[in-house]
Amino acid sequence: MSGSQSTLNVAHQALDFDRIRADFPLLSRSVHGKPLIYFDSANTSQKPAAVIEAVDHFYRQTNANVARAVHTLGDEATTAYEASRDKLARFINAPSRDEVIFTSGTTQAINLVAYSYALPRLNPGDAILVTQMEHHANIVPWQLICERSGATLKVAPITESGELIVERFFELLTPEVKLAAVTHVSNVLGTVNPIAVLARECHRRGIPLLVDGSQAAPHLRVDVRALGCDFYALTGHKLFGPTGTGLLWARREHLNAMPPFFGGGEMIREVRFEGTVFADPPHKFEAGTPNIAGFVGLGAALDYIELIGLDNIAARELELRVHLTEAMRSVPGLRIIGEAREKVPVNSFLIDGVHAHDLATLLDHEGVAVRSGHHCAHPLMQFYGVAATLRASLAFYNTHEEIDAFIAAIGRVRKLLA
Ligand code: 7TS
Repeated sequence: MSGSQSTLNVAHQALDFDRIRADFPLLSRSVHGKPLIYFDSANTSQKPAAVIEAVDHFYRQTNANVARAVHTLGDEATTAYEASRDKLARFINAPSRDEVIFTSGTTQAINLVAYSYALPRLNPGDAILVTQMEHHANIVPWQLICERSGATLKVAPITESGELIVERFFELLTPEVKLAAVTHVSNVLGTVNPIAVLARECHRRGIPLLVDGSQAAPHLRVDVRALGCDFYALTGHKLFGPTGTGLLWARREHLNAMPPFFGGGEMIREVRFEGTVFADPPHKFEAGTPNIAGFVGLGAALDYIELIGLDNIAARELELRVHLTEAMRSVPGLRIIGEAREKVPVNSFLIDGVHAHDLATLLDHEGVAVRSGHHCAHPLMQFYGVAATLRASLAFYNTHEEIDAFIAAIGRVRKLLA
């Protein structure tokens, strides 16, 4: 199905998710002779034809470097690339497009804040506050700068059901805390954290809040103004866009106060051997040739999401989540890990007596793609006392039939492992 046809599908059939699914070419392939059931969207999402075609079109028709050449291709490439910045700014309701820094993903965005914002402000005895449910990308960069500065990491606890204990988080916001870094949505538990509430309390104490939005952006309306945070990081490849794309949004006053992290072309106003004058944000933080085609593709992904409508996506995913959770509860010996009240369709689980990797391998032979492992969240695994979980993570393009087929496949492979 072509991009233009898929656009029409969505516009005329706002809630026909079978037709929307057909916009994702990969979802019609088979694996080991079985129809693919892709339940690993939290790892990376599949891409609609509109995104694939935007990247293809860029390389066939427009390819040139950005912000350098005056020729037509250079101008067109720059316009297409910068249009994606406008779309991303709108997508997260940023006060200004100049506060949107393009990065290779969440990992790079968080590292940028760690080295450019936090490290110069940290002294021995200071602390950074994270939570028990963070992805390694929101732990390790802070550990690295703690080692350099003599600061320490503090960890806000969670409940057994996988919810942040908000009062404990508040209690841990002591004067030595110089930054709090919290995931918006847990990649293992699916828990949605109450970011606006946390941000209010952080600000009352003058502590900036960074939010890891990797797993939120594909499911929730992200409004950085309403959230009231200071930094928001997200990844494009989980948001139906190409790999190697992402953003850091930060309040302008922070960006103005942050030194560049990478130096090179594109990020300067004037270079002399005696010293360099840097460009203004966002370019100050974007040294070198970026993933131009990737960001053009991400812009197409945002157009596509807008066409379906975030509210329609949320309603669809709620239905799928309720169905999946109820179906999983009906499986004897299946333990769901993460039963927060506010969730997205990301369900971790274990089955009594069965190793997660064995089950995932056998499920793959049934055409079912689920992730097994620690999900880059070792401390969370330690909290639950497990080495690994299985994780079924859904997107709006999944179907009720796939959920039923997944549960049936679990029943079949379990017999093989018994
Ligand atoms: N933060 C969270 C909450 C994530 O889920 C991930 C990736 C990242 C940060 C890192 O994103 P990147 O694009 O910079 O790599 N999470 C996962 C996952 O859950 N399964 O595979 C990757």
